[in-house]
Amino acid sequence: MANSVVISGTGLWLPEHKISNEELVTALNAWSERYNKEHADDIAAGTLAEKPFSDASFIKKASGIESRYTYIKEGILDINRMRPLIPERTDDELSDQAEMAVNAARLALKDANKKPEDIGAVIVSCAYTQRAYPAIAIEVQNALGIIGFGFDMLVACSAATFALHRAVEMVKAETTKAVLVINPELTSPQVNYCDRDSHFIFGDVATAVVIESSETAQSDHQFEVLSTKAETSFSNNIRSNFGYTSRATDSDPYSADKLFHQEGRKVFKDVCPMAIRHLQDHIKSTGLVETTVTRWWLHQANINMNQLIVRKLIGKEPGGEDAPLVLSEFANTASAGSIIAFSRHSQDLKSGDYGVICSFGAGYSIGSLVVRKR
Ligand code: CO8
Repeated sequence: MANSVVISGTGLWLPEHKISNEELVTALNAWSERYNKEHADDIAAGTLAEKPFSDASFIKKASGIESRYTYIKEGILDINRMRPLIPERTDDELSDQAEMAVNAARLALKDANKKPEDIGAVIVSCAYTQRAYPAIAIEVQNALGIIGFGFDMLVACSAATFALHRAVEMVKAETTKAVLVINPELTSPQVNYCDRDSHFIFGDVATAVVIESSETAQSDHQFEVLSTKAETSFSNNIRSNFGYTSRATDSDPYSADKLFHQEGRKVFKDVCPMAIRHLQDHIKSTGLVETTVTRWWLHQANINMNQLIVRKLIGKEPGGEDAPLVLSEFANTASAGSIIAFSRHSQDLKSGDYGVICSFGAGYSIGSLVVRKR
């Protein structure tokens, strides 16, 4: 068994396009106004609900989100379309999600001071994959020239932490020497840009992490993974019914229930206490106490959720030093959020400092890793 397993590098790839809250709100409000005019009689008769208007200041206050990156901007703000316009690629071209993944993976390999031949396995783990097979991970493995194996995993917002758990176990068991865990979060095709409750929530990004034995690690910044913990508890409060059976159920594959939808307030109320208890239990199991943790790299869904969770854990109002936030720039990037926070805000930690990476979201699912800077 390998002695200790480390995170030896991370990669963060940003799409070139950005959309502000104001741009999204302008598009949704123009779309709603037209809808309400076109359906004025039904709305007046009470047979159809009026479409409500969105508000950029509500979005910032309720969530902490100010902008988001999108893989393709074209189409999203067009009130005749309200979804991205992504040109279809042929089977011979690298798929969109594999391209995002390869971009992040190259950055992580560089950061870890590794070459593709040093890696034995690729896990692509995210909220959606753009097809069922061949696995995106195998396409990425091929594009990078990695010899070994790859597979895809879906665990919504906990996809990154759950995949890191698998990678740590694989390296510990010496199933493989080093693992690339990649999170190409191409969320925009699943966002309902006509729904004021959720049109602002998500952004696109790709992150990647190299996991390997401490014996082979050569990078400047290494974090030993001391412990991992995962839990799930079924809830319908965050759901997408998109799936391959739509063809057989004769349902509309693009209806609102096939896109991301949630009961945001219920999620907030359920997930905060779950995450606090999960983290308290995890910290306790390692023999540490919460106040010895220098940094909390939490899932990035909502500023108020993160502040509530960390305040309960450390017993004081958290600052950016305690729990960095990347929401205002990135919005919610599904599983990539805690990895973006880690990638951007971990290099200043000193040898021996403790940190926690934690995700929480649909499922419900919660995943955490307790790490120590080497
Ligand atoms: N503009 C103006 N008003 C609005 C808007 C808007 N854009 N949106 C909602 N409102 C209204 C509501 O309709 C409501 O009006 P009323 O009181 O008349 O009913 C009022 O504002 C207050 O609404 P809420 O109570 O819902 O407001 P909150 O303060 O709770 O904020 C949030 C809403 C921001 C959604 C918040 O509840 C939240 O962030 N909750 C946590 C959700 C969360 O963490 N979800 C995790 C989802 S991510 C995940 O699991 C991964 C899924 C896979 C990725 C999917 C990719 C597409």
